[in-house]
Amino acid sequence: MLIMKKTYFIADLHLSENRPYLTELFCDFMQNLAPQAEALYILGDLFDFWIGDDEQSPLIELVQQQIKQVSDKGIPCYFQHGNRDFLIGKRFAQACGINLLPTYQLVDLYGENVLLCHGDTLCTDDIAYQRYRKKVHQKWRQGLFLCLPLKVRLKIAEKIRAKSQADKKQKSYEIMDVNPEFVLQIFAQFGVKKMIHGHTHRQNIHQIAPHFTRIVLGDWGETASILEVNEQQQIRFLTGKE
Ligand code: LP5
Ligand code: MN
Repeated sequence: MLIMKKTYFIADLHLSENRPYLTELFCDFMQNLAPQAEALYILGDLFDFWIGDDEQSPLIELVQQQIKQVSDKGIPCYFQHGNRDFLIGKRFAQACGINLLPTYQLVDLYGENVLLCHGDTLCTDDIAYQRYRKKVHQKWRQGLFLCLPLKVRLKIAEKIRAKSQADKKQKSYEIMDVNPEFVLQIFAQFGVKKMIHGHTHRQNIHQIAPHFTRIVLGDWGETASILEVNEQQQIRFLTGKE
């Protein structure tokens, strides 16, 4: 039987102690599907939120160990920061053997250049979010934050999360989606015709006339949302329940 080479992409798992079934889905994926891949890309928001690599918990250890088992098999695992876990750093990466990627990453996917990103930077109409993002991505602010005791960091993260939840109720569906003109600008800037991102949780494959494709990963809930691309450029979404 011919075994097709394939690559998996996942994003927006939002793993946390509060939703243990998500961790189960993740472990299931890492043990059964991920080992069949040539490469694995995690496009951000693996965790519900991240306050520094020095935090330890059974959940964090389990996730590290699951990724390490796959990377130890020689399957390259890559991670792009999401808006919730942008503080994941070298220490976490080393513990699981993942390679940290920049905000925008070009990859050669079976002969085609594809742009990867989390997706939050494409939502340029969400001005309050972009203003907030700019601030929390400043290195000096992150440095100061990481010097604070874990308990204090947790309190700040809870405040931001509460404010974000409240603000989101006031924002329209369109504002929280990608800006189509900005997407076209990014296609042109990177000279690609295909991109893969998450963040909006609106799993879909958008054919943008005349030749552009924007693939959106879904978030994880009752099922997983896994994008499989094989060496023949065939694309499909898996739920992990196949
Ligand atoms: O993720 P999702 O879909 O719920 O919402 C996002 C945007 N919200 C966020 C916030 C994260 O969810 C919470 C991250 C916690 C990080 C902890 C580490 C903190 C480190 C600080 C380092 C310096 O990303 C949401 C978007 C939505 O996606 C759709 O795209 O709309 O954005 C917002 O809602 C942002 C608000 O509009 C503005 C938030 C201002 C926060 C001000 C904080 C005040 C309290 C400070 C206390 C000291
Ligand atoms: Mn996100």
